[in-house]
Amino acid sequence: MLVNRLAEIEGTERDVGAPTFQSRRLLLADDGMGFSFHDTILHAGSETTMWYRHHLEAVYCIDGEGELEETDSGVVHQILPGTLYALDQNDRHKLRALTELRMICVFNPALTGGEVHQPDGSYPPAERTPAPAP
Ligand code: 9YT
Repeated sequence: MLVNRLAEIEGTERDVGAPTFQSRRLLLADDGMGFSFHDTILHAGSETTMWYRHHLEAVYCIDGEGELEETDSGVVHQILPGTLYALDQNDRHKLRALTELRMICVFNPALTGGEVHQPDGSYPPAERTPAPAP
């Protein structure tokens, strides 16, 4: 059994900062679950453009208010606590944080460590990302 605590990963290599968000990665590929599990804070007023071409992601809002725009159609969805979205078609999207947003994110395949967004808004495929040092 694994028991991981947010307080114990803050400030470690599992706590990954980006210009618009802070991704705290409670489960990674090395944990062997087949998915990664993140507690992610998106900064108030930010917009993040994403296109997870190499991953499926589900995202569940537990705090804050935002807008999710489907890039291809322009359709906008309100994001509030209790809202889940799943990028089952590797959908291009933009997430606007109207307030600070706290999101629980699950990636399949699992992220392996310190991935940061590539210029196209994706994370690299798992086999191209070195695992973090033990
Ligand atoms: C909600 C969202 O997708 N934010 C981008 C960061 C990503 N989910 C991560 O690495 O935690």
